[in-house]
Amino acid sequence: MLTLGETMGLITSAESGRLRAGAPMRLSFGGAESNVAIGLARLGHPVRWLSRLGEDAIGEAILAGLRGEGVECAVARDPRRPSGLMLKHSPRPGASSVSYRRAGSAATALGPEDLAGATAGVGQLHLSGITPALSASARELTVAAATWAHASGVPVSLDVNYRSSLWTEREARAALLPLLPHVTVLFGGPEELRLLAPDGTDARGGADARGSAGNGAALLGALAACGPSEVVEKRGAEGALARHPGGVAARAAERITPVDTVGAGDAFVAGYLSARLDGAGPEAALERGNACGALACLHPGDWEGAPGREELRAFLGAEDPVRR
Ligand code: KDG
Repeated sequence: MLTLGETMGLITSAESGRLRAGAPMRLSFGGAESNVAIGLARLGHPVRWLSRLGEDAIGEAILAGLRGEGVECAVARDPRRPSGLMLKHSPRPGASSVSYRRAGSAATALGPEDLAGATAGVGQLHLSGITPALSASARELTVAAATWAHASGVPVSLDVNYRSSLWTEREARAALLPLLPHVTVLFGGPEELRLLAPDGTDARGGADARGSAGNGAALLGALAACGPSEVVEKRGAEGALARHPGGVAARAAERITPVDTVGAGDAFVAGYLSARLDGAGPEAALERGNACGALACLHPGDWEGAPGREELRAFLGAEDPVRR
């Protein structure tokens, strides 16, 4: 599996309320695609992450962290541009606010030339809609990667991951629609999938992950007609829905009390793709995706709660969770 995109240092305030000088902070890192990479690596899948980082201490920490998780890193270091940063704090208990310091970061210089050398032995490609929002050259890289994969018979997954702080819905739609013919599995939340609805689709209704798919299924069908053979709607605490060539599968979410939901969608994607890589069908992939998403919510941080195989088995009740 190859994935590519920006990963940033993540500074999280340990206190809730207004940020204050002297507040204790925790340093980690996060990025939608590297979160997926860690999720897959923890489940035992070989995964390579392509990116650019600054030649700075944050870049060093990101590389060491990802390598420590078993992710192969194809990364160019840029002495002139910094690694991106995110700041997460909790303005009030139970709420999180994330702000970016990523304009002009090393990853904004990603370009199609970075693909050469990173594709050897790759059997699947995972993209997110964040990378083409970073810069014109990063958009070219996304297109080049999707085109290369399609031409090479390599399946492509794309998570819409719309970020309103990076571009408008109209810009996102214009950039992402042309990718769909190259995409095998499309992931998105209900709003994100509606953003890509082909003109004339009745995309107003929501789908019910408990079974009655309603207009949601019509939207997934319309998107499938644009290229992806699977369209997966991530509905957070309401579960997930997959439109696949055999029909529509739905699965309710696992019941948990979340600590931090950021990164849960990436963990879901890792779980879903992992099951499909193992040869499981969409129903089992939804189950694994939901479980990985739920477990990711039990820890603060983007990826720290992503499970390994044993934790996953225990969570899904395949074995007695009590060891004596
Ligand atoms: O999905 C979690 C991501 O939002 C986070 O890691 C940061 O990749 C990120 C982004 O660009 O928002």
